[in-house]
Amino acid sequence: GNKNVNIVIVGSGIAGIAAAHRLTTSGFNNVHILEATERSGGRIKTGRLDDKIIEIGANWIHGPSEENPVFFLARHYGLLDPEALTPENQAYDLGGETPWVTNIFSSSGRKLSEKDIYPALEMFTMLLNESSEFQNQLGEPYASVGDFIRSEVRQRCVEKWKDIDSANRSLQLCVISGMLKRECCVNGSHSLDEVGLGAFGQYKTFPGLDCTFPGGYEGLIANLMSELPDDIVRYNRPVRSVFWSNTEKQSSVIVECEDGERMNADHVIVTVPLGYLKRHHTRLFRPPLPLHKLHSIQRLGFGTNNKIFVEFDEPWWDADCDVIQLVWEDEDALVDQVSDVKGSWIKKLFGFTVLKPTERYGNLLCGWIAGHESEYMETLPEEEVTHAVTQLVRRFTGNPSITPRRILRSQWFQDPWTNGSYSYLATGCSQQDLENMIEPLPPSASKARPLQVLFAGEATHLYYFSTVHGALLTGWREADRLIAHYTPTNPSKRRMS
Ligand code: 6YU
Repeated sequence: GNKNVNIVIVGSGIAGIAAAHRLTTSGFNNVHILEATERSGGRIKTGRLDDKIIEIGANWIHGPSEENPVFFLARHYGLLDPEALTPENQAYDLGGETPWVTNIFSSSGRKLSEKDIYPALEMFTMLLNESSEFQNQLGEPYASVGDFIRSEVRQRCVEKWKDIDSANRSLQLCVISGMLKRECCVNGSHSLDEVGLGAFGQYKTFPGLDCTFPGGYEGLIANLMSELPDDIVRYNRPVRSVFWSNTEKQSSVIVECEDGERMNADHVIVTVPLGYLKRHHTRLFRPPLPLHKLHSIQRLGFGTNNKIFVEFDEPWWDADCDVIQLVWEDEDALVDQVSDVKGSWIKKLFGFTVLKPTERYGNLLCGWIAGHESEYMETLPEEEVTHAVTQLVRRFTGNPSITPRRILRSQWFQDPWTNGSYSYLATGCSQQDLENMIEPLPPSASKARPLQVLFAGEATHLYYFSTVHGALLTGWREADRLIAHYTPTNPSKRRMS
C-alpha cells in the first residue's frame, strides 16, 4: 500500500529526525535517513569539559513556552530544570530589557557599572526594536540594519546626549560597537551591514525566558531517536547527488552517495544546512535547481558564530554575574568589524556568558565571536587562541596574572557538512526567498510526478529560521505534506472541486 512508499531523508539533524518521527508514527514503514557523519544531531551537539556538560552548537530553548514544540518535547521527556517549567518563566516577555546581571570591563582595565552604560543600552535597545518595524513598508530608508543603527545613533546622540560630556559620549559609542558585535553573534552574520532591514521583522519569537538542557541538548535527540525504528539512520553516508526529473520519464528519484552507491526513492527530504547548499548545490541536484530557488540560496545569509569556552581557577567576575561585556575604548566609530583580522581578530569577541549554576559548572565562561574573525580563529592552533584570550582577560581586568585553566572552541565554519552556523535574512532578502527554499521539486507547474524532493531544515522556516524549534517544525511540515499527499481526499470535497 501507500505506506510502503520509499522515503529517503538526507541529514540526521533535528529536522530530519522530526520528519522521520512523524512519518513512522503515521505508519510509513519504508523511511531511511542518510547521514554524512557518524552521529545524529547536527548543529545540536553536546560536548564535555571533564565532567561538565557544554553545548558546542545550539545553546538555549529560545522562548520556552506552551507553543514552542522544543519546550513541549523537552518537558514531555523530563529534560528541564524545575525553574524552566514555572508559569513566570514561560510568561516572560523579552522586550529588550533582560534580567541578566552584566559586568562590564573596558580595554583600559576599568570595571564599569550598568548605570555607566545606560545611555548606550537604552538607545541601542530602542533602535534594535525599531529595526523590526520596516516589515511590509514600501522601500527601506537605509541599506541594512547596521547602516540604520549607526546612522540613527549618530543623529540621535546629538540631541539625546547633549548633557553628556564628550569623553563619556565617546565611551557610549564604544559600548554600542560592542553591542553591534553581540548582535552579529545573534544573527550569525559577519556584520550588521549584511543583515537586511526590510525583512528584519520577519523573525518571530515565543514568550518565555530562554533556558538550557541541564543534561545537554542532545538529550532531545536521544529521546526522539529512541522512538524511531532501529537502524533507521545510516551513518557515514554522505549524499553526493539527487537525480530528480522535470519530465514524466523518470519514475523515481535516485540518490547517489559519495562512494557511488545508488538507491531509488519515491520521495527525498533534503535537510542539509544552507551553508552546505550554497557550496554544493551544483553537484547535489541533477538537473540543477530552478533559477528562483538557486537565487534564494545565494541571496540568503549564512554566517559563522563560534563559542570559546574558557575555564578559570578563580572567578574575576561577580558571583551574581550572567554576562560579561567588553568595551574597547578606541571604537567610538561604531564598528562591528575588525580591520586587521589576523592581528586583532580577538577584538570581535563581544564578551562572555557565565555558565550557571556555579555549583554545576565552576568558573566556566563561554565567549562568543561571529564573522570572518571567527572563521579565522578556527584556523589557529589552540595555543594561539588560548594566548589571545589570556591577553584579553589580563588587559580588561588589569590583572596580569590571570591564566585560563583550559579552553575549548567550536569550529562551525570548518565543518564540511555545515559551513557556518545558521541563516539570516541578508540585504535584499524577503519572505519570498524563504518561500522559494520551501518549494518542493519539481515546481508545481511541471507535469512530472510531484513531490520528488522536499526541503526542510532551519533555513526553510518563514519565521523561526536559525533555531532548533524552527528546524523541528520544518521536519514535521514536510512529513505532513507527504502524509496529506497519501491521504485519500474527502469524497464530498472532491465532488465540489
Ligand atoms: C536554538 C540556540 N544557538 C549556536 C551555534 C549553532 C547553532 N542554533 P543540522 O545542521 O542540525 O542537520 C543537518 C544534517 O545534515 C547534519 O547532521 C549534517 O551532517 C547532515 N548533512 C549535511 N550534508 C549532508 C550530505 N551531503 N549527506 C548526508 N548528510 C548531510 N538554535 O534554538 N537555540 O541557542 C542556538 C546556536 C553555535 C551552530 C545554534 C541555535 C541553531 C540550531 O542549532 C539549528 O538551527 C538547528 O539545529 C538546525 O537543525 P537542522 O536539522 O536544520 O540542521 C531579529 C532576528 C534575529 C534572527 N536570529 C535570532 C535567533 C538567534 C539564533 N541563535 C542561535 C544561538 C545559539 C547560541
